[in-house]
Formats: sequence, structure tokens, C-alpha cells
Amino acid sequence: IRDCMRGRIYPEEGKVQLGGIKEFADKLKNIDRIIIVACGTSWHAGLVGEYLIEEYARIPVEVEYASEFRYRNPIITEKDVVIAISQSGETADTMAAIEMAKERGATIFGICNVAGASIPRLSHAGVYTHAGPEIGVASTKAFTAQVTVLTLMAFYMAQQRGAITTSKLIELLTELNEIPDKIQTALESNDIIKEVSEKIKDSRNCLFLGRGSGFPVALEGALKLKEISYIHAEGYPAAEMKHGPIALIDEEMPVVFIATQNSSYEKVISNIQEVKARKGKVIAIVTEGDVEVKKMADYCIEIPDANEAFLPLLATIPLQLLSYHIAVMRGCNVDQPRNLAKSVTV
Ligand code: F1P
Repeated sequence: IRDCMRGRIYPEEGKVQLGGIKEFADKLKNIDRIIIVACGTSWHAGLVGEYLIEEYARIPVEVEYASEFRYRNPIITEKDVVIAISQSGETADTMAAIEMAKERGATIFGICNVAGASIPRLSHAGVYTHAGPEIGVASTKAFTAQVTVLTLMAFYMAQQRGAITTSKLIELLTELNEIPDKIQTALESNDIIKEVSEKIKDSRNCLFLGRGSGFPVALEGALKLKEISYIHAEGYPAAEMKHGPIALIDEEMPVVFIATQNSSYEKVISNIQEVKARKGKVIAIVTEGDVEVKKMADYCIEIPDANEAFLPLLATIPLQLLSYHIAVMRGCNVDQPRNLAKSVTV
């Protein structure tokens, strides 16, 4: 995150500078919508981007699976900005999606990790994430860096469009600057996470639930568990539980909640009660010092308090660790999961 922010944020001045985006600053002031295309973990980062861009810059955002978008006949005009997110910059579906959008006149903006890869070359402009090489196949630090870039973009666009006051921006950037230290603190929960992993490592299924920006975190938590430990896992918006997944809950089902103290806290608490009433095993990611959730959950993992805008950056860390420990305990190869490729080029 520090590398990603270096030279790009000036908290005391309330300023975000993004070189790659600068020449499109005027266009961004007047656009009617943004379409984000990506696959896998990068798609989850895109959902966080939707939340942040709509919240702060007030630009409507659509988030599309590139693998689906490329085969439809979507309505795209020269007024659209398409943001392609890809760690490798070589994902075939994402490339095909932006090639199609480009032919239809859209401006393409790439968020990639690997410099000089195909997606940055196909894009009109872009930002590199500077996450360094991902050793494992499953994306982890690239996700954190993608979300950081999207956060900076949301703030940058908010600033350009006059959708945010300088004092609010100073407040947000100051807190963003503290996130690397808070992540360090979040990592200190490793021992508890290991204990929790031991308890649920033999589960056949697992549910991940969150609201607001906690929803993409839930999706990412489920994907990591699937990818590296081969446990069937689903991420859902917590409020959707009653529309189907609630039928799955019994004493065999661990349910991981993103239950931090933000705008949806009370509602998440009632979702936890619904799961407990059906004897589900609740693992909750909570804000440091939480009392309410601790009374109900079977296991709690604390993360430092933060503005809701930064929740995905913090809450994803314990979920990545949870998947990691479970996978190791099950004897899985966390760096090279079966059937998965680092970049899906076909
Ligand atoms: C997309 C992705 C990764 C996943 C795996 C397969 O890659 O789905 O999120 O971890 O490596 O590919 P990318 O477009 O972000 O490189």
C-alpha cells in the first residue's frame, strides 16, 4: 500500500495526484458512467471500486465479469470510460472485453501490476499497482494494491468533480496514510486465526457474509478459501441470506461475518442472530474492542477501527490468513493450487 501511495497522496494538502489519469481529468469531470471489467479477485476489487467511486465521486459505476461482457452485445458509447483491472495484465477475457469497448469508442483505463503487459498496452491510460511480483497463483497483495488504486481514483475524481470538500479529503487521506500500520496490527491476529482455522478446517462448506463494502470482502474471502483449500465456499450480501442461503445453515456450517462497527453494524448483528438461532458456527471479523458481536459469535477476529471506505483493505487480511492456514492444515499447496493458472490467457 505504501508503494502504491508513494508520490500520489498529499494528506496535509488534501491532494491526490495520479499521473496516468491526468490527461483525462477533463473527460472525467463530465462522464455519465464508468464500466469496470475484470475477472476473479480483480473483479472483487472492482466491486469495492464501485462502492468507493459512487460514494465519493458520485459517478454511476457498473462492474462486469469480463468473461461474460465480452460475449454480450453491451451498450457502450464514446462517452464511457472502461476501467480494466488485472494483476497479470494478460487475462484473455479482460483483453477481449477492452478490445470490444475500444472499438465502440470507449476510453480504456488499465489498473495492472505487471508493467508493459498487454492490457496496459491496449489501454489509453492507466495506473500501475506496484504490488511487486505475486509468488502464489491466488491473488493477495495485488488485491490490496488494486483497492488502494481504486480508492485514490475515487478520491481523485471526487476532487475533480467538486464532490468532496478539501477538509473531508484531508481527513480521508490522513486516515489512508495510517492504513499500512493498521494492517500490521491486523496481522497480529495470526495466532487466533490459526486457532479458528483448526476448528473449521474439516468443513465441507462455508458461507461468507457482509454488507456495503463488506460484501466484496465476503466474496473475496470465499474465493480465497475455494481456490487454495478446495472447500466449497460462497460469499453473499448478508441481507440476501434470507432469500436462499439460510436454508443451508445448520451446526455443520461455519458462517464468516464481516461485522465491523460501521453503518451496517446493527443489521449485521441481526443476521448473526439469525444464524445462531439455526445453530450455525459464527466467525466474526470485528472492530477492536467490540462487545456486542463477541456475546454471540463462536470466534472473533479483531481488526483496528477505520472509516468504512478502508474496511476492504483491512478486513480482507484475516480472511486471506484464514484460507492460508486452512489450506496448509489440509495439506494443500497454497502457492500452486490445482487447476489454476497465474494468468488465464485462453
Ligand atoms: C484474474 C484471476 C486471478 C486469480 C487467478 C486466475 O487474474 O482470476 O484473480 O487469482 O490467478 O486469474 P488477473 O486478470 O488479475 O491477472
